[in-house]
Amino acid sequence: MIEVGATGFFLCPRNSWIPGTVEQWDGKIAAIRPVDQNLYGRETVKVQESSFFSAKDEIMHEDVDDLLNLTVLHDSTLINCLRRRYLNNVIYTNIGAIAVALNPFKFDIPAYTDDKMVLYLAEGDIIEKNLPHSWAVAHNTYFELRNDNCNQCVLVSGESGAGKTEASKIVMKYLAAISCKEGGDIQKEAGRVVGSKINLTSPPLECFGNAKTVRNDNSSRFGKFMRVKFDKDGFLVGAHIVKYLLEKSRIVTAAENERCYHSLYLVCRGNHAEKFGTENDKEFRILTSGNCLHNKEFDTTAEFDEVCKSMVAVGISEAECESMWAVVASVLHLGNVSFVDDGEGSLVNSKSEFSLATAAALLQVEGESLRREFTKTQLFVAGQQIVKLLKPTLALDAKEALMKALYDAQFQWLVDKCNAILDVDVDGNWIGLLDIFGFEMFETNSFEQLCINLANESLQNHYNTYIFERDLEECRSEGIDMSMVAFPDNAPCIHMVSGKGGIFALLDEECSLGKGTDDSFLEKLSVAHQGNPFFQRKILQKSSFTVIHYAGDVTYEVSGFLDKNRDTIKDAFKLIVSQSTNALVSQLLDPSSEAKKMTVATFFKIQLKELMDVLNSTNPHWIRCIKPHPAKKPLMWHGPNVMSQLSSSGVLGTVKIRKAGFPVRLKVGDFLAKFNVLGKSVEEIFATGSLGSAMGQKGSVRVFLKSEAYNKLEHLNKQALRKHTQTVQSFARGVYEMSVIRQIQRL
Ligand code: AD9
Ligand code: MG
Repeated sequence: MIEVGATGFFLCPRNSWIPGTVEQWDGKIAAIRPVDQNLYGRETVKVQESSFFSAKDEIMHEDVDDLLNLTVLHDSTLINCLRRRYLNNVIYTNIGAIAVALNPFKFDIPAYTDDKMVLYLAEGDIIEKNLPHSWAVAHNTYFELRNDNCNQCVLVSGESGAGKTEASKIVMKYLAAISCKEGGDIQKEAGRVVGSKINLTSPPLECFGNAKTVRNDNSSRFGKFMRVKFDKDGFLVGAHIVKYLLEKSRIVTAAENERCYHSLYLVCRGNHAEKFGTENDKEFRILTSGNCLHNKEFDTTAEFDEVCKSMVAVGISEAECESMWAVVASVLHLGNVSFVDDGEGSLVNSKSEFSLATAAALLQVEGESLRREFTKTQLFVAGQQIVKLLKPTLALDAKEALMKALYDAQFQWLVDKCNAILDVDVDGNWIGLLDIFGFEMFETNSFEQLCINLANESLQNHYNTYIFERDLEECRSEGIDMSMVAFPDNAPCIHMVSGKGGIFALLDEECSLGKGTDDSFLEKLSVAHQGNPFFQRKILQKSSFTVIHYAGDVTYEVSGFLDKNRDTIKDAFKLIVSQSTNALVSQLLDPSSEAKKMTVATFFKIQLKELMDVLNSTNPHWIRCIKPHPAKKPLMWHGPNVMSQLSSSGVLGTVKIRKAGFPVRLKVGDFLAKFNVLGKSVEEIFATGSLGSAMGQKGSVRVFLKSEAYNKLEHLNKQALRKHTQTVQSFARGVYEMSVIRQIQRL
């Protein structure tokens, strides 16, 4: 019941739930004044009763490290707790075992600087108390690997720009540090060297695989799964990286206000720029395509030097390094080559001639061969070989296919190179670190976004299954009383994209037909999925369709889908490149690989399936990254945006179910073994800890506990063990003293 003077949270569309005081109430509508008038203005806002959540002062200001411990659990208390913490520079908050990380967009928060990690490492206790941090996730993951002797994974998720890549790096640094905290000097030093090499793979991978988008100035345009490997004693010994789907369109062009890969700009800043003819970045069409030439530190000479240094440190020779930059430069020059229909297959002007010659020289291949393959095609008519001139648009397609193939292959070469230096066969366990491209919803979305969003759907499904379904099922199967909590099931959406008869299957089918076009694909799609609740195509959508994803509705433009999925490059180019006199270039495109060629969709689907199988075989840990504001600036907060990320990522659902249920589960035997000093049966132990059925229950196989109950038992257990040890020690001391006395007596 609302009354004038009542305090609480009210829901306003611009700010989501914010604190306010009721000023007027007419039985239907309340006029509410925001408490924080600096942030939300002085005006009263009129809301209905359902948009007001009454809360006393102490509830409104409650601050907890774990959202499960909020006294009152409601969307409003949750988001306000996160907001207050964020504005106070506390970016991490737990939800049971899950860490929520709000992107601070600044690296100078004193509590989180790298030097604090050392303190954190030294104080295992802090982590036992579960102070929220990515370090704590890393810490717990490492100790579960050691104690349970099984593979683990850390799944970092969140939308583009939410902080996944940064969080993964933080986890990696911690793992490297903790794993060589103890042990002999030699082992420590070996672990330190491996850790530093792993960390040094980030600058080159980001330089070649990241780019500025409107969502993130350093957006990962590829997915990365790294197995961090440990030996039987828990020492860090190596790593292995799998990369997923580098976004190829970004090699040849960028959308408005976006950029191509960082490397393409850096090659204009480096010491080879003069030799490569890349000193003037404004001259290159692909660099100016997004009208966004500059991007903070990602195109400075210092950055170039840093990347080169890291490349050398991960085992790339100076010569290979130079070849890599030459390939990047050749892509820039190829980007400036354009074609006209002059009937003779010549290039447009002398500038294009120069660009083509420079690109060929950089790749150390025959310029004439490149020109021939760009502009002509060979046909066999009635057994006769005929050379036909290509139309300029087709010549352009052939050229762009070559640029993409070269750059993509070089990126894979880089990943292989990192693996060559990092990977080891070892008898031990590993921690998988997953940092993929986040969910994307641009103004115009294409095939790449569909793949990216499918990957995110799959991860979300893994999370749902793990957190919700298993939770409910486990509880039910052991007769634990749990009221059913609904959770969103996105499996049908995944099936619609990648299952039998789904979008990918129809796309592959259309690609295999000689006459297939983007439009015919769209028509078939519309017929096949009409009525599917995850699919939409409105009358006005001439060339697009919409998928209802877990994180929002995304409209995909079909133009280019078929080409992107086929992703073919003329065999002749492979041959030309393989004959390059440059050792690195000559390895990039394998002329014998055509037989194995799959469509991009099929290859990605297979990779994704393998990844999900691997993840399902490990013990998962989650870091959910949240982007507090689209402006990419510190201390800014956009309530509705945060709310929608919390909701679509399942964080809200997690809170509800975990709060309602028992987050800690132990097999009865393990429970008894762990707490045997406290009693002989589960009932006795519960009695020692004064736990009622609301704090813990015994199922048929397991013991179910609230986190607080578990912490309490752990505490009691430690105390009891300490006492026990003291008794044993004094007993031992007693025995020793007696024997000394006897010896003296004998003397
Ligand atoms: V994408 O899906 O690859 O487009 P990510 O990986 O989720 O995205 P990223 O880690 O690249 O986002 O973070 C974006 C930017 O936010 C970074 O470049 C930093 O400027 C900023 N950021 C992210 N996390 C942190 C952090 N823990 N501390 C400080 C951060 N700044
Ligand atoms: Mg990233």
